[in-house]
Amino acid sequence: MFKLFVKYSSIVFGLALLGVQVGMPAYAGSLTVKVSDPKGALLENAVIFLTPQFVLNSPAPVRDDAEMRQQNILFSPMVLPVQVGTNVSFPNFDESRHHVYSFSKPKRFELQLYGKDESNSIVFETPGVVAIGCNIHDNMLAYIYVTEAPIFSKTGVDGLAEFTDLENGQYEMTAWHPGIRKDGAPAPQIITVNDSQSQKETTLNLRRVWGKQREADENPY
Ligand SMILES: [Cu+2]
Repeated sequence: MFKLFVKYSSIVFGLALLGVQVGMPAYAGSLTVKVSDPKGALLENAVIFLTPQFVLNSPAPVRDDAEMRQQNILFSPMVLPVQVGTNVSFPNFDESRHHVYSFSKPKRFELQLYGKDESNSIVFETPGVVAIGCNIHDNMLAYIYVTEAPIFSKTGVDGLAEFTDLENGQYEMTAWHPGIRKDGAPAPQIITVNDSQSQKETTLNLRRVWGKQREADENPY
């Protein structure tokens, strides 16, 4: 490790002697993506993924602190995007016990009944959508989207996904929403980030039953 450091330092020193600027790369770009349905309604819980078309100077490390909590007989958040390899914990904050499971192909699992203030965790290694349910409470439904994209952001109630400190360059932008129709995703677009604030808009087609599902999610009793 020390040897490596010495080697790196001498390269940096050498470049400095040559008058090459070795400093922090430019991270000035920010991007806001507005997501709506074809009628213009803003969509919450949509995920925007950015795949850089270049090698990142500072790739974000895979997180080990992602959380899918069980609270008020609901999963929270309802949509959790994570990078491949992320360890997600499933803490229970309810008096009621939960039995968390998924039958989805990227990760089939079952966390047997566990109670208040207990937790379990699972590592998600295969990209794709993992729908999460609870054996005890049928209304409990959530989605973990496991992605290879190193950068992603989820829309809030305002339909906006925000990105800050993006390295300058070109990215492929894709989008997903748990209610998306099979043919409902927009084609991937290549976007350019430079030292400025960019804004993009994208439209997703949702399944018609999605609205009913949402109501069920929000009125669990
Ligand atoms: Cu439950």
